[in-house]
Amino acid sequence: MIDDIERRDALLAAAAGTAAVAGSYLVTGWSPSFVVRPVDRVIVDLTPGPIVTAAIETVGDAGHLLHVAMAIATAIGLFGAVSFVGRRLADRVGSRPLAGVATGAGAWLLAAGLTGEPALAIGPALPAAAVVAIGDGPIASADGSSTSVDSARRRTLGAVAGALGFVVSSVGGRRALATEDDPLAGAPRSAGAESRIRDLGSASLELESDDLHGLVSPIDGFYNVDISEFDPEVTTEEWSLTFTGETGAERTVAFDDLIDRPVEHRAISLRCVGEPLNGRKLDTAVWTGTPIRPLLESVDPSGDCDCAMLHGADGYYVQFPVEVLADGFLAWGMNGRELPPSHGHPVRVLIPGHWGETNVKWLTEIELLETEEEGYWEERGWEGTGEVETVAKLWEEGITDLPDGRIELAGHAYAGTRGIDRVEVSTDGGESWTDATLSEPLADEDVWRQWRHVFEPDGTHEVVVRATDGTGTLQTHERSDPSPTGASGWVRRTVGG
Ligand SMILES: Nc1nc2c(c(=O)[nH]1)N[C@H]1C(S)=C(S)[C@@H](COP(=O)(O)O)O[C@H]1N2
Ligand SMILES: [Mo]
Repeated sequence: MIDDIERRDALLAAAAGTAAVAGSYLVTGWSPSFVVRPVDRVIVDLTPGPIVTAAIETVGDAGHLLHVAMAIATAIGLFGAVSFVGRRLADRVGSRPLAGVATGAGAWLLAAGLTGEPALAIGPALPAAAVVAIGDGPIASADGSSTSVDSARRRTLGAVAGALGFVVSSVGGRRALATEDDPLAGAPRSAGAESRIRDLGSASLELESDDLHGLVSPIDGFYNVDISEFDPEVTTEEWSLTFTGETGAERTVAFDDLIDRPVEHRAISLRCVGEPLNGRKLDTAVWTGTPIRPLLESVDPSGDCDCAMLHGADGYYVQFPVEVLADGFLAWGMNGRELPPSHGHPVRVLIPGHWGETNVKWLTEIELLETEEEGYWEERGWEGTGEVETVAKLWEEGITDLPDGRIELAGHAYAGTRGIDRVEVSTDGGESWTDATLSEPLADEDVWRQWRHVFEPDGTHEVVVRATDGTGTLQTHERSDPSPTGASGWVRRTVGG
């Protein structure tokens, strides 16, 4: 009997917790005000560095799913616990209606405390209160008579069913809303960037495969790496960049001041230090922005280490030399559009030739330091602030059977500011090598090139690809894992047969 009641208590708490989280989602969507976000933040911050690193290397993006699932479950547990306390309180006082009211008030407090958004905290508070009001009965102290057990059971099931229905309609309703208010749908395209994209289109190799990106990656195909599952929401009005720390003169730049500066459209590639050798975290966009050097010089950096810590609105930070930063670019546009939320809206920095992690998104502060300090990933064992390794990729969609029986191999090669001079392909496991055709070199200083090689297959081939950078240095043959300084070695894969 007691077991049965305890099970019902747990069920009702889970239903109230789930309804609360769904209610929050209904009013906030997948945004920083969603109650799951602060919980996710804590989970990510509490996870030890080696585990984060291992997750990136082994489960990759599944790692994100994992901590988000944990965060959702934890949030449900927290609101469930609030509902349980609310019902306990009602028991003590001997007033059943108090259970719903106390749950609502507790859920409101919890949500407001987690997110700092009292108005939006109504989202989780109301459904949690409603579920408890519908499903409530005395906690684990029923008189045990069969009628009251039956009606309690019915109430609990009613509350659970109501909560589930609410979850389904919240998620569905939110989805419908989301497609309507794509913040970038109406944004004007930049004519200068459009013309650069066309230039890159005509510099691209003609390929049989439609799936392989050309020289420009489409925005929705551009990889993403974030420390948090939630993109900060920063409007152009709110945004500013402040130079702090060891400067001759602190300075804050507003968005309107920034875009008044000399505008350039640069093709720049990004590659994540955490990706496997033949991984997919290498992409290129045409970025619209302005060089950072004049701004940096105007604040007269004076710290002894000549190094800077860059901060993003998501709590991310990374440190590297001022002279590297001086060659950087502050971007507010991507492929002719306003910079999308997932790529750092409204402003990110792009650092030529260095690993992706130096390219801080949602950039808000550049702190000139007196002594070196570790950045977010360096605290977790990575050494990813240096120059990228040379790599030639051969992705699945780069392998195409041509109608005449030959096989087309195609991909991208990247060596940061060193540029790519040559890509060689072997179809016999590295015994013999042939030069691949390369796309025209671009004037941009930090961009990949495409390569293409067609051959007559004869059974199964062990294909190996290697690039030579602009200094004449061959991509290193020695294999290494991504951690800590980036994957190395030559991409090989079995083709044909
Ligand atoms: N603020 C902030 N900037 C960031 C990151 C982040 O998590 N937060 N990730 C970094 C990493 S590891 C990489 S590889 C690139 C990825 O940029 P993208 O998501 O636009 O492809 O952003 C870098 N800048
Ligand atoms: Mo990265």
